[in-house]
Amino acid sequence: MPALPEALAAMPMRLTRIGLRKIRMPLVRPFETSFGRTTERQILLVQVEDSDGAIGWGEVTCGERPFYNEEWVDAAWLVLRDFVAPRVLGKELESAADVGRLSHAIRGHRMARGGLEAACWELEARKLGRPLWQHIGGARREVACGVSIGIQNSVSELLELIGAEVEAGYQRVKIKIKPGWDADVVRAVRRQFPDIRLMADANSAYSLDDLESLQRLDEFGLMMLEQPLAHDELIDHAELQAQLKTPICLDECIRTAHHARQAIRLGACGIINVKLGRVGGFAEALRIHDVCRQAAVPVWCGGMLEAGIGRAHNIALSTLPGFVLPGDVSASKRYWSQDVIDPPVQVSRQGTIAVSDAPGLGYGLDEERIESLTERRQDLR
Ligand code: OSB
Ligand code: MG
Repeated sequence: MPALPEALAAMPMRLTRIGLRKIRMPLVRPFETSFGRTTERQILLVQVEDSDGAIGWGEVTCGERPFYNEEWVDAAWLVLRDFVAPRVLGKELESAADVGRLSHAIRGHRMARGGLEAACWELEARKLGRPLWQHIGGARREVACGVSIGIQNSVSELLELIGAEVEAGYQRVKIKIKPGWDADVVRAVRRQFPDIRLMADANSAYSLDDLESLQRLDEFGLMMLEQPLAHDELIDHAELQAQLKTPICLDECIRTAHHARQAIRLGACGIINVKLGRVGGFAEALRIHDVCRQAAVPVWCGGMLEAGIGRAHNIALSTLPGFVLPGDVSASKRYWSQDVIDPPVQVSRQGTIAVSDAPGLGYGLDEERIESLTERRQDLR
């Protein structure tokens, strides 16, 4: 595996315990994409402890079903228990950046591996007495926020939701699209909100046979069109990009820095959405960031309906210098009546989140709340 591009401060560690917990949290409103609707999240939290008694928390960002990618919560539990934990527990690690290497023989399952990897970065940051964002090389104290708005039952409901988010100060709006909920919907949004920064995410719902429907989106001045084509298809995206004015942003397709390099070389996208889980954790996210920065390809931080721990990790990631576009990093209250961190993630009237100077995550954990939501737990030693 290539070395990390930047020399980051390292703290050797030996993990003595990996704690898995599955919690359940109802969303304040259902979230619908081209691949399905979610009303309640199941979330796998990972707590790591090292031989000095230091603790770190991570969140596995997969869904409840294998429809966004191949992972889901119950499978992630088994992958961590049966394959990752035995390779990591008790091993002398030079740093958190070293953790991914130990589970590298496992194909895929990056969200499962990434949840543990992120927990180790948090542990390392805490041991160094530094905020996680600084520890990974972050360069800004404030991150720009956008919102992702799911498919609604009617255009009028969608317009009302967008109005509320614009009013709240969010810097850009992403709407989910699918065949039959696309150009006409975007036209209605543009009519009501001519000046907002607007984009659309198809979550792989189209193919090149839909070229004409996708070209109809070109007249609306979208910032980007996210992942229109298949989750694993770069060449068709390159062909589409050549026939589309709107920049394509890849999400599902980019799982490694190698994929980012290939996508850029092929001209398959102009922008990349980096999700911590999808790429297997901070080390790979940093590599993708560096590849894109070198190629002058803007990146932004995607979201997976995370609870507080995952949200805090996304905020840290968003402070890297190449994250120049507003991410899907938004306030806890958009998703949860009560988050598992305290305070919850809050967004200013300018649509920004101020990062904390506290060591590690930068947010306190509401352990009582986590306890009350836990439906399954296991400590691996
Ligand atoms: O494609 O970005 C996506 C949520 C679940 C699965 C995939 C995606 C999303 C989002 C939500 O768009 C972003 C968020 O967490 O706010
Ligand atoms: Mg997406």
